[in-house]
Amino acid sequence: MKKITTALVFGSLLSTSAIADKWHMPTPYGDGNLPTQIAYGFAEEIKDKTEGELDITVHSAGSLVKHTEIPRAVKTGQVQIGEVFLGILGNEHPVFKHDNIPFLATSFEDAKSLWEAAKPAVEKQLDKRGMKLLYAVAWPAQSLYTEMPVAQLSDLEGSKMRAYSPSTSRLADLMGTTPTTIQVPDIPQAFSTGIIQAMITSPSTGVDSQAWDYVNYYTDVKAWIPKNIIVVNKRAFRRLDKDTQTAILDAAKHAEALGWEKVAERAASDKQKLIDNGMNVSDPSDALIKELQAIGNTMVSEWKAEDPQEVGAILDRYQP
Ligand code: PCA
Repeated sequence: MKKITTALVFGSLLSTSAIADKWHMPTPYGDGNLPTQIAYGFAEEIKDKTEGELDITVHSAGSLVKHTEIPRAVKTGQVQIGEVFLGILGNEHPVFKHDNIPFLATSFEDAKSLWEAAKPAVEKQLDKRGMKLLYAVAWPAQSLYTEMPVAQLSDLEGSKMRAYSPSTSRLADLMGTTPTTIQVPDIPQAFSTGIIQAMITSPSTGVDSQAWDYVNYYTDVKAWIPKNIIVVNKRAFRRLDKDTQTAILDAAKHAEALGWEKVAERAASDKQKLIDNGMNVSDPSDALIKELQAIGNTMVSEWKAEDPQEVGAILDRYQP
């Protein structure tokens, strides 16, 4: 009798643990960033809705998997789900490059339209790589941080500029600077040791890495609005029951809506923090904007030439 009870208890424990799933979600950026905060909310909503049957642990700031390794980790099923800066996939397929093209979309409204135009192609390419797109979170517009004031591109001549994607490497080239790939955690040291003298990123990443400690000038060129995407391994998703899948898709919808709702506010408050911490914040000169726009046009042409059909379709669908 005793034996049977033990077997029953053990059996039921086993079946409970077989139902509850524990997933790991690596993300690239730290807890102060909007996308990471949204990731925590996304995981919590899923845990609530599934009554704990799917419990996703968010591992922020590259603590579980390094940023550059996250796409492969999700693709191979090493982790079930993860967050990636879309631009770093630029070398995988040109459709991912829609995210880092200067002056293609500079308002949140246009960035949203561009995303709608690019999404089907992005989903198709992710699907081919064993991944399903869940949601995206936009960053504030990307602006220029420098040690010196920049009124025109020649002021940057000879400097080394941070790149965070294939497109931003190309941009640095076209700006007459030398691109150097650097991840967010290494930004302060890269400036203080003279590895770079300039970068283009959001006010949020400027605040996150305390840009005022090593650069004085922020020129608000607002050149593009990139995004992070959250992707799930297709097999891991398929293995879940319908209700759990629905809980994930609903939470993803809420997360994406919340991102678009919060990002404008975050852009303004983070820019204010740059000012409060003593940075010299200014609008770009007309000359600088003209030069950068010309580079943007070059980059659109180059991008289109990489895959006239797929990229052309995105550009046709995009109506700013
Ligand atoms: N911050 C991230 C990506 C875009 C942004 O605003 C970075 O600088 O790497």
